[in-house]
Order: sequence, then C-alpha cells, then structure tokens
Amino acid sequence: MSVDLSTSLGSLQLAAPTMTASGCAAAGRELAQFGDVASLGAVVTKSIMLNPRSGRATPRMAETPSGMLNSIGLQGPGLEAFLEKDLSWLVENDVTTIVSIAGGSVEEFREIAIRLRDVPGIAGLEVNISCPNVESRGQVFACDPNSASAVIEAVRAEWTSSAPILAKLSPDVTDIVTIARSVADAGADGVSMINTLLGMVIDVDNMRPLLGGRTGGLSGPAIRPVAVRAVYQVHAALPDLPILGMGGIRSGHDALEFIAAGASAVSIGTVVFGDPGAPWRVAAELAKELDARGYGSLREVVGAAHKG
Ligand code: RRO
Repeated sequence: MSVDLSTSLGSLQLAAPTMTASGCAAAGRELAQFGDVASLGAVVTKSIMLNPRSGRATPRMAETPSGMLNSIGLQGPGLEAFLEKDLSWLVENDVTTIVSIAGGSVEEFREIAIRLRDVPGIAGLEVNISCPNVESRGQVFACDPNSASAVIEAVRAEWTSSAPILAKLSPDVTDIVTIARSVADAGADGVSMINTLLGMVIDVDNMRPLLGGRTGGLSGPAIRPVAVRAVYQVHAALPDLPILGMGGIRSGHDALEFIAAGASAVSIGTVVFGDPGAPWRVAAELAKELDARGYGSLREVVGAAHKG
C-alpha cells in the first residue's frame, strides 16, 4: 500500500495530514513518549496570550455522553515563557509548529502578531477567535462577522511572515459561512473549524452548574456531525479556502469524512486524552481507508463529497 498522504494548507506544505488539536497536547512535548512528534503534520499549540493566566475556577472538566466539557479559561504561561520553554523545544526537535494565539481584544492579538513575526520556527498561526470560556460573549469574536474580521485584519496587517494565518471558527453561530467569508476577506489564508460548542452540566445533588465557570466547551464524538456539516458548508461556499478540520475525530474513517467534506488536513483533539498515540494512528488508518477505496492520494479526495 502506498497512499500519498501529503497535503497543504495554503502555502504550508505538510508531509502528513494529522495534527494535534489546540489545547489537547499542550505544546507537543508531552506526546514525545508516544511517537515521533516531528512526523506529525504539525503540532498546534495551546492558545497563548500575551500574559500568564491562571484560568477559570475548578472543576474544569465534565464527562458527557460521547464527549466532554472543558472550562479551562485560557490558562497559560504567557508569550515570553512559551517562546523560551515550549517553542524552543519544538524548534530543536524539528516539529512543524502552528502557534495558536488568543487575545481579549483586537489590540492584544495585534501585539502578539508583532511579537511573533520575527520568531523563527513558526509554520503557521491559528488565530483563536472562538474560545467559549472567556469573560463575556463579546470576546468570542468569531460569533460576529465584524469582530472576527477586525481581529484577522489586525493580525494580517502585522504578520510579515509567509506562514499562513488560519482563523479558528466557532460553531455557535447562525451561519458559519458568513463568518468564514468575513475572515477570508480580512486576509485569513484558511480556517480551522470547529472550536467547542458552548454547553453546561448541572449537578442535581447541589443544584448548581457542575463546572466552576458554569459553562464549558463541548468536544468529542458528540460534536462530529456538527463539525462535518460546518466544513461541508464552508467548502461549498468557498472552495478555494483551505480548511483544517476538527471535532470528535477518533479514527481514520472519521478523518476521511472531514477530508471528503472539504478539509485538507485534520486536528486530533479529545481522543488524545485517552489515547495519546491517536494522531499517528489516525494517519495510518486514513491511509488504509483511502487505499481500501482505491485512492492513491489524499489530495484527490479533498471535497469529494461535493462532486456529482
Ligand atoms: O482554554 C479554554 O478553556 C478553551 C479554549 Br482557549 C478554546 O479555544 N476552546 C475550548 O474549548 N477551551
């Protein structure tokens, strides 16, 4: 079997189609005991903000049917510590790295882009405008086309590197195509979709929301059909816009659904908590799924569900 799994996201050429999903494998280092991190399509790092941040009150996780809720709240070490401790390891180990960035304001996103643009070893930026666990819904920039484009315009204006800018979109909108169009018009080279859906679990023994932050982001197989639908809609409307697909992918079969819907590569998230080798396993399974259907390459299947 020799299936060509190489792919691309805009100008970024990828030897392999599976990446870690932001927030599910820190900055990649913790996966090194389970496989060769440099052989992944990329590591997408946990979203980084300008300053260190402690995140939300505990509990921060809840199990749900076929999924989980998280309410982390952008916990992280801040940009300087990330560059010193995390990015340096990724660069030393030849890992293709997509840095996920987050901000509480357009200006914070701009500042981060300025600080990162001359840093070597960044293969792409994933601009996280869709974290559900923020102080106000007004900070979920991806829920409004004008707010979404304001962030992407600011990042685009400062980003002098040729590494692509991917805007990470939220499924919690009436029409995701409108948002995708606005970020593409603002200069995004592609989109990552989807972030988690806003959810809640109630602890009925003490009659309170279970999570410290009350609401959380729903991920895992429960959201996969929502994600596949979002990818399909955006690819149908904007067939030339590269898509990094994610949302409940557990197997090569799941990944193939995203590719057929229009994604050029996929991120593997929640499954990694129980199966840290999943990003490599899913790539191997995807090759088998393609081969079993007589395809010689992944590229020929991108968007195949739209044809005919
Ligand atoms: O940190 C989080 O709570 C978080 C983020 Br930044 C995100 O983008 N999506 C999510 O489900 N959780």
